[in-house]
Amino acid sequence: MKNNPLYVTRPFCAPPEEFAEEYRRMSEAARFTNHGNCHERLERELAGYLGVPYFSLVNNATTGLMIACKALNLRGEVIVSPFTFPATVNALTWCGLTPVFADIAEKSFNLDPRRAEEAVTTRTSAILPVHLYGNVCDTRAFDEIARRRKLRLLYDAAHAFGVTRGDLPVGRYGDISVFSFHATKLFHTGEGGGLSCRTADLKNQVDLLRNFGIRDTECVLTAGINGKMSELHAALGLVNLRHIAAERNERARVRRLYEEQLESLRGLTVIKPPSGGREALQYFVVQIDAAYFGMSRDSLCALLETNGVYARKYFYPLCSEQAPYRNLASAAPENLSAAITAAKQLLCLPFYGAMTSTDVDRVCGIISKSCRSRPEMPAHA
Ligand code: T4K
Repeated sequence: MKNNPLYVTRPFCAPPEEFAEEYRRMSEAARFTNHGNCHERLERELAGYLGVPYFSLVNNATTGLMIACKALNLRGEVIVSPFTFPATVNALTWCGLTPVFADIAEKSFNLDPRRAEEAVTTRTSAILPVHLYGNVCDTRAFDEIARRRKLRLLYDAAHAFGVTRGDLPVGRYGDISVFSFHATKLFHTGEGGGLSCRTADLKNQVDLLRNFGIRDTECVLTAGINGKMSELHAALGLVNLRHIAAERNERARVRRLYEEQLESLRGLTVIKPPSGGREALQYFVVQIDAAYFGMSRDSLCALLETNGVYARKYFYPLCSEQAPYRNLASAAPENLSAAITAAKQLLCLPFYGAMTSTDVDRVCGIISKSCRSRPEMPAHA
């Protein structure tokens, strides 16, 4: 099976002729970047799909987070979850900000608002919660804290493309939300990202910052960066967006197949999105409790790998354990016990629309065989 590997994801691939048609138009216009036709169309279409009033494309979510920090004029300390991809925290550091880690909530794995508020000091300028695996944070609590403590609220929505809570799109929370359109995401442009902003002023600032801070050919208003999405990436996005409903349906099918086979295993919990709204369908995540399952998450991950199944430990180690951050006072393990446990137990299984039922059976077969407490066996046998 090593020669038939299953990776944690496989990007959606639209029919090549659809992309070729966009490329034909692009080459006729001889415009490959700097807000061309594909860029402008994709920006409009995504604002519509995501249900947000002010939306800007960027070349990836990491640059997007940095642009957001600058647009919000953040200073000093920003409170953040350690249980995230390094990009979230690195973006703060690149902007000269100090990340302050606060623990996550045990069930949602998202930043715990109570712990975030405990970390607020006179130097804090913002809170940066992550909608981890696309599961929406406790936005009501964060809104309330941000209003009361006069802080900015910047959401990392890298995993949350198209997610809604009830009818409310995830991009409408906070001051700015940053989405990733990396190839590993449900919707992708190869590399790419986007920012939804609460106000037109914020969007104007973001648009200025992503284009070097240039107002016109003779005037630079602010020290911006090159955060523009190219026409080639935007064209890929336009084509992929046409197929998003079909990809979502396929992922929902794969999720059901997994759930049918895994939900009865003792010591394994399928992490489900909160009910009521459109879910992310970005990752399929399980939590392994070694005492009941009979094997640790790490041993299971290694066993899967031996069989050509490349699950991923998103996100282990914690950002707070990585070299640039481990000496921060807020990185102390006693401050982050829920995050430490989660990082040891969670595993992202292969999950994408092109997975067949045979693929799912293969992954589940390995997991079921590893589980000491299969339903037909007595508990703790
Ligand atoms: N905030 C959060 C919470 C994030 O998770 C991320 C990124 C960001 C911010 C920053 O977003 P961007 O700046 O990237 O827009 C991947 C992605 O590169 C990264 O975007 C993503 N999160 C992270 C969770 O996953 P790696 O290092 O795990 O990627 P890699 O190359 O190991 O890919 C995973 C598997 O996917 C491979 O084993 C095979 C498959 N794959 C990957 C690519 C790129 C393909 O089949 N085709 C491909 O083209 O980080």
